[in-house]
Amino acid sequence: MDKAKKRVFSAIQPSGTLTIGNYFGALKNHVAMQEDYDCIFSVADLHAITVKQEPEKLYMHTLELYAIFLAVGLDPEKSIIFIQSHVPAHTEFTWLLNCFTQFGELSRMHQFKEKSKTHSDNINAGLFDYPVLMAADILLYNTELVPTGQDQKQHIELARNVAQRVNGIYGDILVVPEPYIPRTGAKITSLQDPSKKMSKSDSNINAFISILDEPDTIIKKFKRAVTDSEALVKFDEESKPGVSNLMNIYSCATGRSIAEIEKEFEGKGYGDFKMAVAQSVVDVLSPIQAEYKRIISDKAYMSKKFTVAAERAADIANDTLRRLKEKIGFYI
Ligand code: ATP
Ligand code: LTN
Repeated sequence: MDKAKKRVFSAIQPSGTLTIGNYFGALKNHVAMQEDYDCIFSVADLHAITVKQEPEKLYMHTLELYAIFLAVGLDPEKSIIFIQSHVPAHTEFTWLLNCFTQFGELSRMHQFKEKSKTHSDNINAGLFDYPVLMAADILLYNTELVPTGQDQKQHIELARNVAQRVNGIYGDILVVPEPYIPRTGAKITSLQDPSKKMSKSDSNINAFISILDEPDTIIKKFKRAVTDSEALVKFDEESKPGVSNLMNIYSCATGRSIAEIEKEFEGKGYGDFKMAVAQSVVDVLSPIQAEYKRIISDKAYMSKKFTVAAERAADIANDTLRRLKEKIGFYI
């Protein structure tokens, strides 16, 4: 690892098949960052069990997500790409950080409030503590930058506050991370309810495009996407949230600006527009899907990669863990 490069950490939960929201909002950006940063990426399986998971599905989604990481271009030779639960330091560090985190600040987390509504039958302690596990992920690796979508900003802010609090007590032992949120594509919304973010765990499968959806499915889902009755391709998130979201997706997929897109579809109806958006997404996903099929069929290869990666990750994590334990006064 190159010491001159800044350390980057990010993770994604294996809570379903990734969507184009995850791709445009997070993964695409992660891939680009590998050149200039010292990157660590993780499959956050410990986070995933804060909501109910069927064992077979969690197992499958974990492997699938690892394969997607590699298929989109995360490179195990350049970055450390590991599975969170393979490095026990994450749970141990979470406990330590819990004791420096206030009940009140966790109660204010938007994601906790939202998930308490959508999973009202299972508001478990892990769901409440989710941001502390995330802080542990970040702080264990002396992370300077955390690339995520807009929705994770509040959690990164919490990680910063906890790090500053620990440093205030014990001296500068934790690196205080910065959020890194891409300007375009930072928030892709649901195709069925543009007031919500597109989410891989949405119960309505028409609400999201999964990275592994077939072309026919992609076209069908875009045709059904909620728009408005104006028949005007114009960007206005307030009064035309559905159309603006489709424009955002098209912009992410083609690299065209919003102004160029408005011009391209001047005088055209939503039918043409939706087909163009669908085709642009099919074009982006086809090569990724081909690569995915190749990788997922070679489990031995993946296993070799994530085993080595977990060892490399554990070396860094255990060092941070030990330093904090020493400062706290544990007899080690
Ligand atoms: P879940 O539905 O299980 O809560 P999710 O689909 O919202 O999951 P996460 O695993 O929580 O996805 O997030 C992975 C990464 O993708 C994060 O960096 C997050 O900010 C980003 N991301 C998720 N959804 C979107 C979206 N709709 N638009 C942009 N970025 C997103
Ligand atoms: N909570 C994150 C996933 C995640 C994460 C992290 C992101 C877990 N640990 C550490 C950045 C850094 C989410 O995207 N929902």
